[in-house]
Amino acid sequence: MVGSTLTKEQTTNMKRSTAIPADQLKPVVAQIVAHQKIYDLHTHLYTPRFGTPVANSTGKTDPTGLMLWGVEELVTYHYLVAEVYRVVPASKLPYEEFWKWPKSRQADHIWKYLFVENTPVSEACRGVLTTLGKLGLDPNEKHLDAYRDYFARQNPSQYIDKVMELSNVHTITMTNPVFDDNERDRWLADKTVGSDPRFKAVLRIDPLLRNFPQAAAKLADWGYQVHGDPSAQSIDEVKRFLNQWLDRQDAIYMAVSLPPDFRYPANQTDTLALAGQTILEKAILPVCAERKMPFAMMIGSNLRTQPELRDAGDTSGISDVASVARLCRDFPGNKFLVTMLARENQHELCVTARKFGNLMPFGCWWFLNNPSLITEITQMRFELLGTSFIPQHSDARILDQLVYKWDHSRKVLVNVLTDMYTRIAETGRLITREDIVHDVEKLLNGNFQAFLAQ
Ligand code: HDL
Ligand code: ZN
Repeated sequence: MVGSTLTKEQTTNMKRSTAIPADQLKPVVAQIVAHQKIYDLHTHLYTPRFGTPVANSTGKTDPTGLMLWGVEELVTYHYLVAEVYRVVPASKLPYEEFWKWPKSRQADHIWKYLFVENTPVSEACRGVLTTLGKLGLDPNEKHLDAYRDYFARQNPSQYIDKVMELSNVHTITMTNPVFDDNERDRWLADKTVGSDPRFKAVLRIDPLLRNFPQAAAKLADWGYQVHGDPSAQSIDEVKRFLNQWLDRQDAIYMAVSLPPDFRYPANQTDTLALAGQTILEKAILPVCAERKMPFAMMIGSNLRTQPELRDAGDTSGISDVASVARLCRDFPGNKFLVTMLARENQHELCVTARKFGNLMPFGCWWFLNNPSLITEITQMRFELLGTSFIPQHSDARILDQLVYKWDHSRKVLVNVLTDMYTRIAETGRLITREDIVHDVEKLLNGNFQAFLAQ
């Protein structure tokens, strides 16, 4: 320590005095992890300005509002729709009938079959119970009516404060899919729609890379001189479109979800993939590089494998990590936030991140967001990357989910961190409270902020 008046021995003794004995590590780690405020870098949550369809104390609801919260949204989360169809199959309840029901009847159906008539052991079920309990409600109710009144009495904006306090999240990062008309129209109608200091915006551009001709037709409708083939003029117009929306949203990064068969470079016989590659190379990455803005690639989602389940119908597939490596190598001026959906891709992604400082692995995404897999992936990341990664994001779609997604993830992180520190202490290296505070701040807040600023 520069200018220290302590001798080396005194410094060592001081560290020794604040060192934590191995058998006392877990409570100290737990307290520090609980206390650390989190920057949640990927959610599908919205500010109240985007409207809410949920009955609340203000009396103002918007049937197409995007801010989802409360027990009926919690219980009809698409993960639970998929799970209830394993209990009451489509042969008994045709999908189209279920989708015609009002949200309240869908919620009652799910509560009955997943929470009352069967033990709610899945992670998505247990999450609802955790949230209800931490809100001070009894998770043992046989009917949802007992909860409905509580939520109807909430003021949406004040409820956001309550949920952020319970989950100890300081910033919620949205997902703002500009090709979704409901979302886009709201930004065009009110340029301050995203201006809530608790939230950050992210420009989500999936159609640009998944189906450029389809995206180009929309861009042309919106007045951009973009044609189905990514010509030089089209590229310039796509860049103009991206810059306009990044400015409008004051977005902190750009994001895409890609299928498992995403390849870079693209398969030369696949015209759709080649168009996507051109847009990626000539529009998206240059715009991000100019802004020193990360590009988030969420790779491995097969959309609508079971279309009858709608949002609940997507599945996971093994993707190509070598394509990520080539992008990091070929675009050293870009920063890549990457999460992959297949468990099988996690080790190779860690190995690749050891080679590229512009690659930041993040989160245990979607079907990986379960304690057994979060444990495996997080331990693997510590062993290969030290503390230079972002262990988790919530991916919350319903505001209240922040409470359970972070409670459950914190518990896993405490166990993995404690195990890691214990193994380090066994070498004789002292672990101090300062070490743990430093590491946890990086993992839950600082690494993301530093990557944004890098
Ligand atoms: O594409 C994504 O951002 C995914 O997170 C999807 O929204 C997915 O449906 C989801 O909610 N996963 O948790
Ligand atoms: Zn998501």
